[in-house]
Amino acid sequence: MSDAGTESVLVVIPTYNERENLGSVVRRLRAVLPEVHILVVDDGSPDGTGEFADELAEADPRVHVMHRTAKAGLGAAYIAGFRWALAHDYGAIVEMDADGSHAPEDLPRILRALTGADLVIGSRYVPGGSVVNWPRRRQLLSKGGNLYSRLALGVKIKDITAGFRAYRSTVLEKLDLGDIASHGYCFQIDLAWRSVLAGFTVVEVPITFTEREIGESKMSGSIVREAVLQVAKWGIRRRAGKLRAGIARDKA
Ligand SMILES: Nc1nc2c(ncn2[C@@H]2O[C@H](COP(=O)(O)OP(=O)(O)O)[C@@H](O)[C@H]2O)c(=O)[nH]1
Ligand SMILES: [Mg+2]
Repeated sequence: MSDAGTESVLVVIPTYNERENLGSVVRRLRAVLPEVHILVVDDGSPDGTGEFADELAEADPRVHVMHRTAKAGLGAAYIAGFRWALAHDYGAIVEMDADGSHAPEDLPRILRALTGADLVIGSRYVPGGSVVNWPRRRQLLSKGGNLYSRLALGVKIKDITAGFRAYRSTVLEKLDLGDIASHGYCFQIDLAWRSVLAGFTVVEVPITFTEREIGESKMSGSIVREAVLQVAKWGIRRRAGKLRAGIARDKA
């Protein structure tokens, strides 16, 4: 995003039953970054989030809506949003939740950091970052998931599961989006890991994550299971690759 202004930024917001939250997030985004474009990716929410997003789009030409037919997971919603972003030539693509957990007021700082990086992660676990109002169980899950991922993948990223991030479009152009099969929240680990492997610069900037006040989390046991299994698979693959390289070196 070195030469692009904020008019070239697309904020992708996946939604499932966020009718009560979406308006406030879009309003707050507009107040801090009047020029950014917003793409709401709704999975046919039964609570009418999609229709509400259409009303927002009618009132604001910089708001766009993608309607998908069924709830297919966060990963699939983001991939669809990313493809749309690349087809429309945005310079930077942002991931942000609809439930108010990610403060739009933190986004200008994240975008500024993108001038010196390829991927900027809004991080709860670097100095200055924090989590507000999460039950202990959720905190443990998040911290444990991060520790597990760091150990399995050998990456230094402190908050690899975080969902408030900005990518230069060049990163998403280079990664093979068609190859990404992560459905749930391990999608976040998957993309950060692929970015590191591809040699992109990843930086973390501190954010305050505040648990939603309205509506329900879509986190589930199957989402956690998918993440545990996928990260184990990537970790084993990484170690097998190192072993093979070592054997080849010894033979040479
Ligand atoms: N389109 C779409 N959005 C989803 C899906 N699952 C979660 N989301 C959205 O992803 C964001 C984060 O979800 P949330 O349930 O708050 O996760 P948590 O913060 O980890 O508890 C919210 O904006 C959700 O509406 C899904 O299957 N499809
Ligand atoms: Mg949430």
